[in-house]
Amino acid sequence: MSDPWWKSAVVYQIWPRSFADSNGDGIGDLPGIAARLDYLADLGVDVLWLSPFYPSPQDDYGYDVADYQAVDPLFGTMRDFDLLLASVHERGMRLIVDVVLNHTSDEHPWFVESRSSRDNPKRDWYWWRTEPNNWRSFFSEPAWSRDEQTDEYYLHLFSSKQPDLNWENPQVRQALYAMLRWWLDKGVDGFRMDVINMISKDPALPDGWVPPGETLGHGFPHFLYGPRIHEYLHEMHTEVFAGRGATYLVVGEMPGCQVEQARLYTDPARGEVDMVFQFDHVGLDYGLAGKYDVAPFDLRRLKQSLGHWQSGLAEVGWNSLYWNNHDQPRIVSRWGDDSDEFRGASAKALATLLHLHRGTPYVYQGEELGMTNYPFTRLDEIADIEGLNWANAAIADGRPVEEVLAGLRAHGRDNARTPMQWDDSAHAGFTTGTPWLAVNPGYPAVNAADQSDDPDSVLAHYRRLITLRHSEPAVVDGDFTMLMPEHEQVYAFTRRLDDVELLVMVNVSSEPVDAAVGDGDSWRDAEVLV
Ligand code: TEU
Ligand code: CA
Repeated sequence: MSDPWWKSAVVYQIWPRSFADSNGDGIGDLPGIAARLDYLADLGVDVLWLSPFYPSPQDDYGYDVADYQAVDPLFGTMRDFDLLLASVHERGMRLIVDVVLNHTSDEHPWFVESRSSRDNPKRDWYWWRTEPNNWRSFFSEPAWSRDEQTDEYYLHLFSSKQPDLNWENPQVRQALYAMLRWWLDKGVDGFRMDVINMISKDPALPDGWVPPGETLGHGFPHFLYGPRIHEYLHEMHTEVFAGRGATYLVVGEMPGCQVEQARLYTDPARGEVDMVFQFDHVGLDYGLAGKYDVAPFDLRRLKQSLGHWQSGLAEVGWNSLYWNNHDQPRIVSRWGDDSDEFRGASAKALATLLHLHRGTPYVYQGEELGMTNYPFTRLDEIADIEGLNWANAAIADGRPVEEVLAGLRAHGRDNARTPMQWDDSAHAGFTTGTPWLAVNPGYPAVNAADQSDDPDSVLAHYRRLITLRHSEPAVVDGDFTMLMPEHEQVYAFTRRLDDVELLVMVNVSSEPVDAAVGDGDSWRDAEVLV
């Protein structure tokens, strides 16, 4: 059987709010994306993934969905979506949409009904209890909020405006499957599924472990790999995708997913999802106190982590490969060197390292230019609910504001969300109005116009890596062997398919390094690909 198309594909993620603004209101939109498709086709990516553009109060910038089957006027109309989809297909690319199936907005009609009375038919579509358990939400607050109207608590693993759906109820599942079929009927090529490993909760909702000195418990064991997760994913696969005679790309976002679990989720024989986003490597520089407690980066631990996932999915299943998305700081600032001297080389080094692993690479808007973190100096520059809630809680706990800002500068989600840098005109060419979030001041030196015709640019390097994946089967299917696991500056590995062997050697430091594989001679006559 031949490989599914997505094994040799590269996916490009668009966070619509910050990609391109067509009407000068300072907010990116669907026509803005449509106007930039030639840039993306030229980059060579196969698939576009659109983060949520659905009607939403924007409490979590669209991951709080109030209507799954419409377009928020902020981003355009359904006609704009249809035109965009057609233009993507015309250029030979595919388009997948982001679906948030774990929770809705509290303004979704389902929740409006559910909260209206204890005996409403949709009451049981969400999790209601007279007594909350001790779980903490991902956004630094209790995971339960009391609702005045009926004097009960509802569960929200994220913000209080993102109530969790109750997947135990078959009506909920059927409503979501019908919605997914509707998008497939429209012609989309698959889905990115938000926190999909959280849809099954232990229905007893037991308290979680409370770390010393804290008041709230961590409920992770009770919802990250719940008792019915495989059953739900397989049911969804059967109800939504089976019998359509086409292959779709389904990538499940799964915080806390272990490789043994991912092997089950992505085993094609089981019919669940095609690949998962795992979080092991992006947690390597989190300290004991969590993501904003920044720990030093150690290349050896990155090798252990990515290497473990390469071998864990070598025989069965499939990897996704990513450095960046709308939740992560910019990689060249995080683990590279974003100084003027080394930014370009560093961005290329990190790209090479990632893209030549086995798996499907994802590029997040601006990563292909080497976009950097934003130099936040004031709390009022922070827009993201996760960062703001954490900052407010930390300050209330007595943490100095300077320390809080340092955490946000290093790991805050807003780093990824500043506007795309198209050229060196005002606001980096993102908008003719006032951008909703400030443009990174580095844009005159880092922008698409500047790089598009420069063969030495980061952009040109991404094009080369994408082309290589399309032309060299060993990049797609070759087996993976890590070399020099203890080296602190060089990341090296081989990929082998039949009689082709590729050696990848990347100096991830800002110093010259003398390093050799074997006796140093075996690769002397090899062809240099990149
Ligand atoms: O993110 C999942 C999630 O767990 C986030 O809290 C993420 O782990 C964190 O930002 C990284 O530190 C998804 C979406 O990608 C995110 O934008 C949403 O806020 C979240 O789900 C809720 O829908
Ligand atoms: Ca706009």
